[in-house]
Amino acid sequence: MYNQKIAAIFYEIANMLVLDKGVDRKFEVLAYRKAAQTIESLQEDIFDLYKKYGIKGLMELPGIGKSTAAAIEEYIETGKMAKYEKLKKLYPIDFLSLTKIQGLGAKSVFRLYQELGIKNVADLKEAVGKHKISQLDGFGEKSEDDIAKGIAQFESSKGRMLLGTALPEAEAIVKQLRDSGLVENAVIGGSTRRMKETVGDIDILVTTEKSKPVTDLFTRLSGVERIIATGPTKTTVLLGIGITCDMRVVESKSFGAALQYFTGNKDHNVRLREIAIKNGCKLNEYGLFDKRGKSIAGKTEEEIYEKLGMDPMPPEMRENRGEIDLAIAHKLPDLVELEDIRGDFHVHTDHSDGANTLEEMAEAAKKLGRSYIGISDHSKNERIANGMDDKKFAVHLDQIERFQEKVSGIKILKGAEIDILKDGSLDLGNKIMDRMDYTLASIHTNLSMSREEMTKRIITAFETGYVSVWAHPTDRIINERPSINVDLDKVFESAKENNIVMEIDALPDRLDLNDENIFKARKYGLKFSIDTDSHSTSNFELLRYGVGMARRGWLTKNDVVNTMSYDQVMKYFKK
Ligand code: DGT
Ligand code: CA
Ligand code: CA
Ligand code: ZN
Repeated sequence: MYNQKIAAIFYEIANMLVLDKGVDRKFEVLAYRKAAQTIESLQEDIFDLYKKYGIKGLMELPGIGKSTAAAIEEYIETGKMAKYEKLKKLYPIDFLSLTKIQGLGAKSVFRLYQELGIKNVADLKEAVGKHKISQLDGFGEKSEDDIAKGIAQFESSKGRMLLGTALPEAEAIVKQLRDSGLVENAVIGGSTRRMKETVGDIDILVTTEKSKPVTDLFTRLSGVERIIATGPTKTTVLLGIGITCDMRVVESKSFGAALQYFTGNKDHNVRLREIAIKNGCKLNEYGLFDKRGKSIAGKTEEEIYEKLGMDPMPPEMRENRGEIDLAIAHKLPDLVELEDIRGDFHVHTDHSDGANTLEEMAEAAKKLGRSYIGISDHSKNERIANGMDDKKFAVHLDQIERFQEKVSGIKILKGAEIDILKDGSLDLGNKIMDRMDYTLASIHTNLSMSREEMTKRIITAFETGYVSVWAHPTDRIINERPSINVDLDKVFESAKENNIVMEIDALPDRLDLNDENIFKARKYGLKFSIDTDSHSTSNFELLRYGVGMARRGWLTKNDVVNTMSYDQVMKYFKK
């Protein structure tokens, strides 16, 4: 799959264009960023789209115009992009890695290159070691410290990939295997199937009579960079996105046993095997066998679980966190599903930092079957995100009201994503908030307060009585930024008292709250909303990652407010 590769190149082009002095590139920079955003969150293979619908099909994607579509075509057809190659000669810098380091944007990366010759993370590390950065104008010791921390975070995250990158890639592989007509089954296993937020490697399972041709096909797929090991039952390749993928060929009669085994996780499997042994049986990736070695189950996962005396459970629960005991007691929760979600409370438009208009966002959500969306643009403290003050919000809300009257097939709620300021006060006045149907509150600045101060700050915000939903609560960015330091027990207690909904932000690099914190919040009897935090029309499709996280936290439909109808939701937020 080319999606991530092309998105990365576009981001880099945008970064390099920013540096292109003398010419006003603002428009072009924006075009490449928007296109990158779309492709990055696109759930289908862009190669397929192009092969099927050509350059016209590409241009129908949100945020993709004539020149970006042509660049995609050029890349698919030739494996290169002339514009990129040309810029790369001017700026031989690894922007992709360097800009991932917290606190470094394209401009500061360029300065480090100009003044210290830093081209990549290794150079940067060396410069930090020699304290060269703190000597630069405008950097200082604090930024050198921050950069050192950023490098450590960057390095520790290496190797595990976001589910949002791995899952579409795995799906594309499975689709190509199935479309070949050579396999009976091709399915995803491992952590990808369990919807874990990051994935170490992708695991694919196939059943086929034609192991050799399938293996040949697999090693030649478009997303494969090189073969690491290959044999009749297991082949490992390195994918262009930067992780490996195992494909295992298994027999039909063991398919269920193999799928169960290779879905894991390991602790869950170990526990199952112990139960099998206690019952005088043996469980492995080939099947469940009785004392004499006769197979009693193996074809399907369900029969394995049932023969072990328990209900089969969804992959997202298989983490050995108590699910096996529940399954034995026939008390598994009925987990929330993607189809249960009827609305979305976290949606940005071009009134703040979204890429699309209110009309476009509503249209896109309607197309995906959502029956309502809440518009939650940024408040003024978010200057880089074009946040609005009370006055601008008044105009903005007027506009939503006019739109509410004329739009059909979808309901629009008036909201905002309001910054929780340093002292815990909210970034908008009560009068303007009174006009809204609901509010999201979140933290975007002053992230490194002490645990005590941060806890107090958030509880103070909750006690204003103006917060409906706590958005992306812990503020982590996976592989880039740790969670804020906060006493979640105290905050959840306050949220319960103040009737505040916990968000599960579905953006693949946020997924916040995560499974563990959902577990904790559930114990306080809190409700949740699974939102996409959409900044462009293509982001609505990312909802499934939020649902995956909710299921990993064992949430049922009843726990999630945006499974309610529009009328119920309006009533819910009123109180
Ligand atoms: P990852 O790749 O680190 O994100 O996580 P997984 O869960 O995909 O782990 P992986 O790819 O190493 O192995 C796939 C599954 O195979 C794993 O979830 C459970 C099973 N498995 C692997 N090693 C063992 C083992 O030593 N014992 C048992 N019982 N199962 C194992
Ligand atoms: Ca794996
Ligand atoms: Ca594996
Ligand atoms: Zn936010």
